[in-house]
Amino acid sequence: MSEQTLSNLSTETRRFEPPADLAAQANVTEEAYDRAASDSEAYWAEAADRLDWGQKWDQVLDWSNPPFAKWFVGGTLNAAVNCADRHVAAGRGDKVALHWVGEPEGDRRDITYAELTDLVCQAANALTELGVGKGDRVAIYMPMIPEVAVAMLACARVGAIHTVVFGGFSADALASRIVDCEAKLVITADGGFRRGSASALKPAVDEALLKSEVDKIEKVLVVRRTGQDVEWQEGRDVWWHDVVDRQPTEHEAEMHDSEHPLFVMYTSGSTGKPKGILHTTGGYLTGTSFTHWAVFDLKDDDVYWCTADVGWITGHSYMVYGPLANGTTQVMFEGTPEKGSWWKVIEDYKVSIFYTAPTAIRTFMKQGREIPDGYDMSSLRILGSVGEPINPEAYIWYREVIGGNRCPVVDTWWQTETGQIMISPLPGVTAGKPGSAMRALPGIAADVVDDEAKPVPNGSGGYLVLTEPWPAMLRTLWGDDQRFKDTYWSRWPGLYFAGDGAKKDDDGDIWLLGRVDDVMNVSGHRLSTTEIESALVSHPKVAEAAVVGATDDTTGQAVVAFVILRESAVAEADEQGEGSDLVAELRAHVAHEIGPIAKPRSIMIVPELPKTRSGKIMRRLLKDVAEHREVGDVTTLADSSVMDLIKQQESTTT
Ligand code: 6R9
Repeated sequence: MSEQTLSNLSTETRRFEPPADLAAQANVTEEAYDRAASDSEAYWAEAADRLDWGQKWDQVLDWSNPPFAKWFVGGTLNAAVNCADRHVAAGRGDKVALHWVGEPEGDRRDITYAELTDLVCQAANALTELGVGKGDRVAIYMPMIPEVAVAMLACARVGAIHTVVFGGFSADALASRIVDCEAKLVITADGGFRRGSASALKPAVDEALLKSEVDKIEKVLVVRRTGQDVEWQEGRDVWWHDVVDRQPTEHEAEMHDSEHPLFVMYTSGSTGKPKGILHTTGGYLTGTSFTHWAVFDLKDDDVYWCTADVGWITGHSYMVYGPLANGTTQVMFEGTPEKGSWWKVIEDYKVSIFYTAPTAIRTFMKQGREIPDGYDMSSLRILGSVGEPINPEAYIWYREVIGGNRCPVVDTWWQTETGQIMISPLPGVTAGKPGSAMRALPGIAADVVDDEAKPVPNGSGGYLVLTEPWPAMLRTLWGDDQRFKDTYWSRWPGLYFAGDGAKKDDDGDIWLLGRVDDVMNVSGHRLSTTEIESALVSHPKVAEAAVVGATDDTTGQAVVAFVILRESAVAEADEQGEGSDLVAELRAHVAHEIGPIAKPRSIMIVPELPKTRSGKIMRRLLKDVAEHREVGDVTTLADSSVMDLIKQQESTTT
């Protein structure tokens, strides 16, 4: 990274000490770092002891055949029993597991741990009746309704391997995942609610199953959610309420091997077909439940809310498996957030731990603080962030406006592949720095290295690597051990390369700089997209920014920025009919914040940015616009019409 780039983030000097009362009762304290460093296997064994095991393990970690790890070797457990039955057995059956908030106003449902256990047992019995058994694959394509968690846990209970495909993905995406993992059953719904209206899901399943290569599916299990008409294929399609509701609520759960596959989650690679990330049972459940307890300082009376969709790894680790294994009461939200609707949920359910993504925070910043200011959010005590680097300005806004300056913000770095949070502040320990994920959690070994795999000194940037195995690590890519080795372990032998750029500040704390493929090279200077975006967002008129490097004859690459204005600034610009002045002002602002080298060649003011369902900006599409190319594949966008808006804008301004 260029010195110029690094010095910009290093000028961030704000620090937020943990609140004293929180620190005094924190689940994890400073001593954990040393203890874990001196014997990480003992540390993780203690974390695994928080779960219920059938048979205890003989060996914590088998790393004799890297990069193929085995955790808690010889142990047996059942993930569903850990997430449901055991809380009932401990006398907590009446505790609410899910406060489900459906999209149509007033459509709400509370499900206790006792009810959840019954539902999972019924669904497990139904799977058996449908011929699904241990090791079979089940594709789940559902909206955010309680049945999606029930379906996942029912699979885990019988030892079937689920692959959840985001409900907004196309029939093609669904088909390719079904084919890759050779699923036997699809669990879906007639439809779900999105932005106030019923949107169909079942037709996409029907379309996917028409493809000739999709030949292993025997049954389609359909939840009636919206009541809309659906095509029905007799013999193949069965209603959830016909098959599941009549099942007994007793189900004897088998204890599965610790390394028994739990699920496959597909994630896009930079090239080629999606990668099927394989997670297994014992290590994954240990890693997710322990970090959920540690990073959010979870207490028994907390009400937790993670806004992620279940079709994303965050929904798996921090909505289903981690929180439920911990017996947490949580909110599950079906809808798309309207102005204020999230804050109302926090007020209504007295949410105390809130976990969301920077992209959402910036959207709310754009709407102005008057909206959240209208709600009582004094129940909140901890705020989390995940998915991309959080700009210092967004962090400060989140802390102040949502957290009332009281709540620590935990910026959690991790990946589909890591399964669990890896780098994050601990709310009772860490003096947080806005924009930094700080340091690796106790028991986790991360470093920032240079091209030769040498750790960089403090104050320098490089590549983020993980240097020791961890419990929830991916075990392989489904059916492709070679691609697993090539993708993550081949750059530097023995090191897991995460694909992210990062820097260590003068204290050795870690700042994520975005994917390395998001690093630009402008006239020989390495510039990070994240830092220029942060600089733009620190301008009072800017709500959100995305930056890409476009090929440039003179400079190699040039910085091209796409900017969404705050609502107040949009009104002002409309009144004054100005646009170009503002662009000049923003370019000057970046030059001032980072240096003239980072000044965008062009800035486009746009109404929306293209984002995936998990909130990541698809810079590849913006790059197509910046380089005047045909825009590539938009099928994984949350809203594919966004690119049309941007292209229209482009043709009127150039
Ligand atoms: C959990 C999740 C993983 C990639 C990762 C990185 C980015 C996630 C971040 C972050 C900076 C954070 N990322 N959390 N970057 N700070 N706190 O998002 O998984 O969808 O697999 O994405 O997301 O680039 O490599 P996944």
